[in-house]
Amino acid sequence: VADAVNRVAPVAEILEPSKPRAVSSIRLLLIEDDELDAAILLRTLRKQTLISFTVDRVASMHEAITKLQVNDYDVALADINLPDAMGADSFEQLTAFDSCLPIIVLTGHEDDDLALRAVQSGAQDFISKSNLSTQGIVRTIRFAIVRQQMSLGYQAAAQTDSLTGMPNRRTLDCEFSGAAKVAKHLGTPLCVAMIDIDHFKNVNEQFGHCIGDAVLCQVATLLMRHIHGDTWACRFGGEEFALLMPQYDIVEAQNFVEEFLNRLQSQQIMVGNQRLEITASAGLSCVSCDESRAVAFARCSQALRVAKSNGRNRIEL
Ligand code: GH3
Ligand code: MG
Ligand code: MG
Ligand code: MG
Ligand code: MG
Repeated sequence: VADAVNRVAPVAEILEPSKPRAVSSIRLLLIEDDELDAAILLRTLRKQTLISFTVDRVASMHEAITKLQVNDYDVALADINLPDAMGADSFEQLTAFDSCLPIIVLTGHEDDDLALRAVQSGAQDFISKSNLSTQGIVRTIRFAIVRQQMSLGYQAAAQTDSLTGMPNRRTLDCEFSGAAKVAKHLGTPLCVAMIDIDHFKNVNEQFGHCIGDAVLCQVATLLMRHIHGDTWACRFGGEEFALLMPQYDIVEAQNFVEEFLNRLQSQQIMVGNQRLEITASAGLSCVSCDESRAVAFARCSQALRVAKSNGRNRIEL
């Protein structure tokens, strides 16, 4: 039935998620300050013929970050004690720089507690340097890469609305903090908006939930195409969307949302050969950098209620 509605590419397709790389050759960053430990590890890797490794070795966290800025790696092996990063700090600095890179911690002796803390902070596994085996090290590296890909997939799924492919409400807190920083940097208040589809219940009642879902996807796609630069949007829930616009002052933000409402209204949404006119209402508010997300959206909701009672298909402050 959903095919009856004009198909606009779902957001998930627009975002084009990257495909996992086939693991037949591995680019590895070895972060190890001890010459002998590094030599033993490299020799162990050379002894196997299953997978070809391209290894860059560095001796400090500073050099590691420099390498990561210019090269792509499939995995990093990081010594837990470096001249400029000790213990948990060594992998936390790496994950902060590149949250997608699988990290395996190298420990001088078996230390399950340390390994557990590393994994809790985002490391994929650990290798005890006192207990190296050729098969073991290759297996650990391959498994770490695959687990990282899976875990990134779960993370993305947890942050995505399954119907529309947009970011979901779970991501709003983090994005709000980021947007508040951008606004503070620009010296402007942070403009936020709540957009709610008008009389959406009627669409469901008249055409069924399935068409309702397809209409929601179309609105979401239009919204994702409308946003750019520092503007960000998510599905807040039901037929409501939240918008963050840190780079705009209140007049620009109002124009930006109004443009979207106009676009939505003029969009052809067909059910069979019947054209549906879908409109939405919006509430806009501006918050200073020390005000919370809750305050921002409470004001938006209030403005949205005014937009609804003033006739819908409009924005209110
Ligand atoms: P208003 O203009 O005042 O916002 O009217 P409305 O009908 O849009 O608002 P109301 O809150 O009464 O109804 C929202 C409707 O949205 C009811 C609910 O079934 C529908 N809805 C929420 N989430 C979904 C969804 O994921 N799919 C579909 N098809 N409908 C949904
Ligand atoms: Mg060391
Ligand atoms: Mg609503
Ligand atoms: Mg509504
Ligand atoms: Mg309009």
